[in-house]
Amino acid sequence: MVLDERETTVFRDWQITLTGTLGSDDENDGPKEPRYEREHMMQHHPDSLRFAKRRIGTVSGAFLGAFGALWSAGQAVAEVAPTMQGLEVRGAPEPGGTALQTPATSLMAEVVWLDNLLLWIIVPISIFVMALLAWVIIFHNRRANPTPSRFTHNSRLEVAWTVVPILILVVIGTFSVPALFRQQIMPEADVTIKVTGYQWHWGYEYVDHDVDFLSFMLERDELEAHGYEDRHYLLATDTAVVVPVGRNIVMQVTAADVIHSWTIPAFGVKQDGVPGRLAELWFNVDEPGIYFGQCSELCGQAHAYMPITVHAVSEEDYIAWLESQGAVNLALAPGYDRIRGTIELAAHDPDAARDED
Ligand SMILES: [Cu+2]
Repeated sequence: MVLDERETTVFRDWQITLTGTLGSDDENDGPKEPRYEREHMMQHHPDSLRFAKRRIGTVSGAFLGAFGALWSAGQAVAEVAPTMQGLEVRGAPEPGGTALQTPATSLMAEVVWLDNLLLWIIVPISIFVMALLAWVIIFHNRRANPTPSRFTHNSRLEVAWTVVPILILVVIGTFSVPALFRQQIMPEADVTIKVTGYQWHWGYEYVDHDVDFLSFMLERDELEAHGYEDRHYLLATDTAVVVPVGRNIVMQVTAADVIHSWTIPAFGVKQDGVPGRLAELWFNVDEPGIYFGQCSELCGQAHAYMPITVHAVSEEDYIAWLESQGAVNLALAPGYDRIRGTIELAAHDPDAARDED
């Protein structure tokens, strides 16, 4: 049986009411979201009943199960997002991987370079300290050295072990402080996106274009319909942040309930979203692709289930996507003049245009 959209909505409302009632009566029904949370989710996203749906599984009774199955059947088959066409997954953790993800921005390339620099500094220091320890253990134990010397000061040694670490820190700072400034000083934005962390999903707002949407993690059985693979479970979301490559994206990060943290490891960005405050981060993606991240601030029960998906696409695809989202002020999109301007000019009579001037 396939429910039409209206019936589905009615059914969903009924289901939520029922789940809410059962949830509040049964103290043993596991941890619960605060009431406002459930209401908030209901208002903002019809699909946000995922959590309610999960809860249904914990309520015994074939009756509810059967209705749950019906509800799933009523859901429209998810469409693979058009921005995914031909996109490769470039930013994702690898099984057994230990290194940082391949950089997708100049910021991350710098982070990886710094990481390698620190490795070259820290390995000799560790070897030196281990060697000192071994020397003390072998040559200065009670048996090898029964009558130890009694001196307590050595000015030259003390100056050396103060100055050398300072020099090491200065060398590190010479490279790390400018890198930090490059991350923290916002460039002129080509695209501005406001992201809000909620318990437990993300909300995005393309501030110039009046486009906003929520982003929820895909369940295992929903991945394929959205064009993802099983290994993208806990990473892929139903909607994705779409950005043009080669452009400065400034993200304004905030949160609505508790502190969350927005990150894409391959971009080298991570920023806490704090309720009542607006922080910023920026990135400029080198290559088209799909990049994943996960909320990085412990934010409650479903902290591990609010991942982040970014689709980095060409300017053409970005504008087409904006259009598909009903964006206003399309002309503010980067590359609009180049891409759409030529089309309009081509349709224009060039002589007429000259006469107007
Ligand atoms: Cu979070």
